[in-house]
Formats: sequence, C-alpha cells, structure tokens
Amino acid sequence: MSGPLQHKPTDFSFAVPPTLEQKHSGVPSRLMTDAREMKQKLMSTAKPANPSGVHERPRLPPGISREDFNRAIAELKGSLGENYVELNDKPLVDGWYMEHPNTHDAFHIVGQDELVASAVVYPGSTPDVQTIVRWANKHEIPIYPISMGRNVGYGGAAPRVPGSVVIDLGRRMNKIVNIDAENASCLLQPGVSYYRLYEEVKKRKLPLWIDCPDLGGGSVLGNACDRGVGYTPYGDHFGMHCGMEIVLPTGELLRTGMGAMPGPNGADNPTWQSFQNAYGPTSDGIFSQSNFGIVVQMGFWMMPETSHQSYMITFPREDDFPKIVDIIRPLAQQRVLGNVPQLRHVIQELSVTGFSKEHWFPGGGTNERRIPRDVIRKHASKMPCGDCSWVFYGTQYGDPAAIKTQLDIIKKAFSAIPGSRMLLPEDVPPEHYLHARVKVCSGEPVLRELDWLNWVPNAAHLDFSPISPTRGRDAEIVHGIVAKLYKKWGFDLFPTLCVAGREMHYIANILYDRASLDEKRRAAGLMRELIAEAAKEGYGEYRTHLLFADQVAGTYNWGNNALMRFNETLKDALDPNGILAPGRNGIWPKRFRGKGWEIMGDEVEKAQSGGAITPKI
Ligand code: EUG
Repeated sequence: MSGPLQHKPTDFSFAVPPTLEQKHSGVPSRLMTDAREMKQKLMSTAKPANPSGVHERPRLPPGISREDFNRAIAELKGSLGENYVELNDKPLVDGWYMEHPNTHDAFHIVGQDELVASAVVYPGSTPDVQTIVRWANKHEIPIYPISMGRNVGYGGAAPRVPGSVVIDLGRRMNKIVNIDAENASCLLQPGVSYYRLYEEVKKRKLPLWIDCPDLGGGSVLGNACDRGVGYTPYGDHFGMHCGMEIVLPTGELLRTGMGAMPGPNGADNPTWQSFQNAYGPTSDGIFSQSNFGIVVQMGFWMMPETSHQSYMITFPREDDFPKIVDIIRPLAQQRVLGNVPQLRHVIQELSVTGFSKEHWFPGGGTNERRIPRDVIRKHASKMPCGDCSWVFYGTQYGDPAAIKTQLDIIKKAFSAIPGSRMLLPEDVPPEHYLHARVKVCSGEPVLRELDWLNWVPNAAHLDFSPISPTRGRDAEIVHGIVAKLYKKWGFDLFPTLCVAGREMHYIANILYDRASLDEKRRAAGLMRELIAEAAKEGYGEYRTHLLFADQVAGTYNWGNNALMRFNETLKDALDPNGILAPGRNGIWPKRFRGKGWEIMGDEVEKAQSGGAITPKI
C-alpha cells in the first residue's frame, strides 16, 4: 500500500517548488534559482524508501477500531468541513525540505510508515483548534499539533504515537497578525515562516531585522516553542518571545504575559508584546518543548537594523580546540561577541560547498568509510580556509567605528593561538559559505545550509545536541565522547558549536542514507550511546528527536526523577484524557504511562528489522 516511488522521474521530482505566494510554506522568489538547483541535486540521489509494510493504512490511533475511527473522522469533517480533514492513506512521499510531508518523518529512522498520522486536519482559526481538541477528548484520539512540520533532524511533522491525528496549524493559520514598528515586535500565527516574515518586513520597508536559524523554511512560532537558535543578537528564540495565546488540552483558551489583561474595548492588551513576565508565575516556559497546550499566536521582539561585519577565523591545530573555547568565553561574556557565533570543524568547509563526499573522496562516497583526515587536509589546503582544523564564524554589530574596535579586540585575543587567521567576506570568492553567514547573521534567511545534505546519497540527518559549558576542559570532554563514538559507529563527524557566554550548543549531525537499514541501525545506536555517555559526565541535550525523547528526558533525573514527576503532575492536571501529543519530550499522560510506550533501550534498532516501536494493545 505504501511503497512510494518518489525516486523515479515523476512529476514531483521535476516540478518547480511552490512560491511563497502560492503556499505558506513556499520558496521566496529571490531564492527560487537556489531552490530549483537544490531540489535537483537532492532528488538526483533519492532512493525508494523502506516502509516496513506491516501496518494497514491509514494507521489507526491506539485502541480505536476502524469503525469508531471512521465515525469520528466523519464527525470532524462535519464540524470543520470535508476539505479540512485528510486521511493519510496515500503513498508516503518524503519530498525535500521545501516540499516536505505533514504525514510522517521524512528523515525516518525506523520504517517510513512507522511514525505516521492517521489523518491531518487543517484548522482555520483558534475556535477551529478548540473544536478539534474537544473532538479528540470525546473520542480519546491523540492529536499532534505542528506549526509547519519542518522540525528537521528532530522528527519533522511526525507524531510520536502512530495513528495520531496531526493538526497542521500552519496551512490556514499563517497570518502575520501584527508588526509594531515602534515597539519593534510582531505577533504571529503558527504558519509564518522566517522567509515570509523577512519578505513582509522588506516589503513594508521597516528598519527591523528578523532572527533566523541556519535554514529559513521553519515556523517562527514553532522553532521558538522548540527553543531553537538563530544567529543575530536575538538568537535565543524563546528568550525573545513576548506573549502567547494557547489552546489548552481541554479546549479552553489562555493568554500569557500582559495578554492576560484585557485591552480596552475588547482589543488585545497594548503591552502584550512589550513585557514578558506580567504578574504572578511565568507560565510561558511550560508551553515550550512540552505537550501542555497548542500555541496559536505568539509575540516576538524584533531587532532594529544596524551595521554588521561578518568574518571567519581559522585555526591550524586540531588540539587548540579547548584553547579557542577559553578565548571565546570572556569575549562572549563581555558581549564583545554580540550574537551566537559558530565554531566549526574544517570538514564543513568541504560539506557546505554542496559537493558530495564522493567528489572529495572518490570511491569513498557512502557511509561505508569515513573521510580520512589527510584527504580533508589535502582539499582544505587549496581552499580559502587553508590547511586548518577549526573555523570560527563571527559577526560584529553596531556603528562602523565600534565594529572596528571590536574586530581589533577579537583579533588580538585570538592571536594567542599561533597561526590563527582572520578572513573578511571580501577575502573569499563569491560562492564561499562566508557570504551565506553574512546573510543569516543579519537576519536574511537562506537555503544554502541544506548543501551539506548532499554529503551522502539519499541523505537524512539526525542531530545530537548536547550543552557544554563554554570552557575548554568541558568542551574537550564532550568533543572527545562524540569523536570516539562517531568513529566506533562509522560516521563522518561535523561538529558545529553555537556559542554563548556560558554555554555552547554542540550540534553533531548524523548523516545517513534513508534507504539503508544498516545505516539507520548504526545512526540509532550511535545516538543512544552518545546520549548515555554524555549524561554520565553531566552533559545533556537541549532538544532531541522524538524517538530519543524518553532516553533524554530520563537523563534529567536528579532527585529521583523530580522533574519528570512534576511534568507528569502538570500533564495529568491539564490533559486528563491524555490526548495532546502523548510522549512529546518524554512526557506521557497517565493513560499511556508505564504501558510499554517509553523507548529506553534498543527498541528503535529492533524496529528497523521489521518490528514496530509501539506496544501491542
Ligand atoms: C543546527 C543547529 C541547531 C540544531 C540543529 C541543527 C544546524 C547547524 C543550534 O541548533 O538544533 C548547522
């Protein structure tokens, strides 16, 4: 039933991706050439997926008979309209970043048909979302809200419980509700992508910046709720939000922050996007990385535009890594570094060109063999970065005189490392990745970051994302664990460190071929061991893929699991029927808890040889 053939030269592979005018998740016209090239490149290595084929589709919610499911769906269609409820009964198509599925995880780690929706619904308003939530409570059908479904590397659009009904909020709820140029803030619905927000700011000629992650297709609201990171001084996305509107799991509506106070004559409160904390306990945090409510509107601060100067600094020696980190720390704490810079390993200078590993390492282009260090060296020597080991991508902000002073301070600080070299955009050719960094670090969302997906054929990625103190000796321990385990499991390692003054997000991508059961098994095995070994030393992930949420949540177990017991208390109070995104971030409602849903061992690897990850109920 589900054997997709998207690798064949079908219409999809050659079709022009939709524009932002045609679809809320589409490509801005200024990036269409990039998008078409990127799609062509990615599609050229696509292979048939490997659905286990053991599941009937549409996959049913747990414990619901097909008759009851069909009746419930008919009722929902009656409330929302026939067109706004779609059964997930067609072949699954992984697509690519700009034409991604809302039915499953395009970067599947278990079988393609494992983490799947039974149906997808498209609410057009907050009352529609309330209707869906009340329907779910009545029928005890799990629902799984997505903003746009581009949580790539962490599960995409997929529900944790197979057969859940996915609520695709973004398709119809994609309004920029307000941009307040004086307050430098905006209020958004879930379907507003970074691309959309950026284009709107430009169209209105507002002197404001947005802050975007490496890729711009994601939902501004969704990324902030998952506590994503960007690269201007406003890079802490959740930290820069101001006010939320939330549909609770019972269908009630809540506004947080100053939004809890009504404005005059039924208007929104005039300070909703001005002050985050308002009065009483701050509740916003419990609606990030959780399953306690559906965020349907969210406010954000925007940065007044300013001058900026990006640069890269290269460091020759592999072993200088801890020293580099110790130089970064005071610079970041003093805010000489004003944003979230990245420290990357030189292997990325090869991968961000978009050429495959096969191109750099003929005959070694799959995950069979890791690219040897001397092959990286040979190529890097001929590139602008030269024969180096680490590359620091930074940007300075403010008036030009201040930027010049900052650059002098930074250059002087790093000169303690022999052989370090600063390069400015004008020192590298126009196609160099530094020019993409200039854009991202000044709030212009790009597509370029996808290039590294071309490293291996038919690639998916899974991210291991621990937090390390910004301190050489800690960074060395984390990096040591990661490097050792990547070697053991046979994957190329692409470390990217997103740096702040006291901590760094160490992002390690695992790139694997989605059609290779062996690579998927090794990717999952690597991930499990990374989480466990890092936790032994006290390093935990800031975010993880759905399938590893239980294990990661389990590492935050101080005080006899005090935090999870607290979360479960909240979950059971807010969602007594356990319908909202069961299992997200490892939080299971009472109805599911302790019944075999938690993945703490090698269930993922086992599921890859034909089994299912779900308990038999
Ligand atoms: C990246 C960054 C992340 C993340 C996943 C991927 C991309 C790095 C800072 O957070 O969670 C190139």
